[in-house]
Amino acid sequence: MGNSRRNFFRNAALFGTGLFGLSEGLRAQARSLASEGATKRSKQDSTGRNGPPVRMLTPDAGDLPFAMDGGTKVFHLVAQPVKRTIVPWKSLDVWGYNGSCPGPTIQVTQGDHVRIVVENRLPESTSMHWHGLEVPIEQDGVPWISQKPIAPGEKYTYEFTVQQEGTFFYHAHSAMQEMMGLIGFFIAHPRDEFLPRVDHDYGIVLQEWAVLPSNSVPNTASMEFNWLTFNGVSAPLTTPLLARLGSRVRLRIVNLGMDHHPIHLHGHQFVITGTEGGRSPQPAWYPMNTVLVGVAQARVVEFEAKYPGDWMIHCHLPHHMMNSMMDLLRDRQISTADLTEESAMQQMQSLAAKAKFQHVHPSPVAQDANATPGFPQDAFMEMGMDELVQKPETHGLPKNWSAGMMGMMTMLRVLPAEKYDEILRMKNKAAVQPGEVRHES
Ligand SMILES: [Cu+2]
Repeated sequence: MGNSRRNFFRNAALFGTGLFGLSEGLRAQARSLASEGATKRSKQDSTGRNGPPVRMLTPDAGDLPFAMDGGTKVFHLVAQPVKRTIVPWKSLDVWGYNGSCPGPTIQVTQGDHVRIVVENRLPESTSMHWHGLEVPIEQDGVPWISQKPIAPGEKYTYEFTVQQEGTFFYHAHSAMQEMMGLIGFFIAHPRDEFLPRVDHDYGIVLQEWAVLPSNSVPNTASMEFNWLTFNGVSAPLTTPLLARLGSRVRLRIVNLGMDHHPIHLHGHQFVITGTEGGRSPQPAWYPMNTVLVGVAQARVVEFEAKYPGDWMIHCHLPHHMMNSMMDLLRDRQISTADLTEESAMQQMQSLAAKAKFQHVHPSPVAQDANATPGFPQDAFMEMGMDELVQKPETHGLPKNWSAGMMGMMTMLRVLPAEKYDEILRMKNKAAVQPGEVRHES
């Protein structure tokens, strides 16, 4: 593939996908970064050397902007309560950073000197740990060991040089606060791009929540979880990842919960090119399509998007492939034996009415379904809400696509050039998209 075509991919990703979901201030900053990056790339590419890498996109979360103070990149993180809509009919009271849960992504380049001011607007003390980063002990963020806790209303300044490249994350160093959502990506790009170069780079934070019916506050002491999210949203609210047919894709996944998640990609094979410790040597790569992302780990996979289509990316734990139907299951557990299609439909419709969408029920059941012990299983669980969750990234999906999307799940859309470009144009056109996830704080 020629350099100019590769540049086009990178620029399209920077100018298009990267700007989606950000406030105007962030958009402006991202634009200036993108043009700066594009200039550097074209200079270096013309000499035949590697250019700087494409930036990672964090769908449904976005990036943390920074300001320069001399040679130092200065970031400002605010720990605070956040209201997060995880599916159209369910919002959670979680904790996050800068109005987002997970927090916005920090992206730097190996060798950068960074200053990160952490402001605590939580009702209790906190601190920040830089997970996987080799920093001086006084920057390690463990309360009472390497620093005094950051009291409510106070600020604490962390400052260090990023010596490594890789996929890291920041999180409060307090177990229950982690489970309330206090985590975000910390990406350290290498100065020169790794080979083979990638055209798309995406990041997903895995989180899980235990929330009782009619409640909005996660039970952080629970050992069982009923809501599973990619970047703070459950399918079908997850924004599909776009890849141009024939491009190379990097996907980075981090996990900070109580379970290990086997993340499966349909229709393609990938290789693990990195872990939470950085890049793996190429001889260690081998083909697979399911990667187990353990607690506190990062896994980086890469693949060629060679087959057109809308391919699932999801955790393969069966209970993580569905949204909580606790309200329904409660009734079902009481009345499984005599549950009729009519009463099940009624339950689904009452849930659907709360979110103001028309419940569709596209998968037929047998007329005598109730005569089979064990019925129903997945019948009645499908909730089509295409229009409610539509955004440019869902353009052109088959009718009722959303009925097949639940839980810890998103989609990799491998699109021929003209379709990919069409969606990019749609994304660039609208400042705020219908159905776009907005973080309220
Ligand atoms: Cu899982």
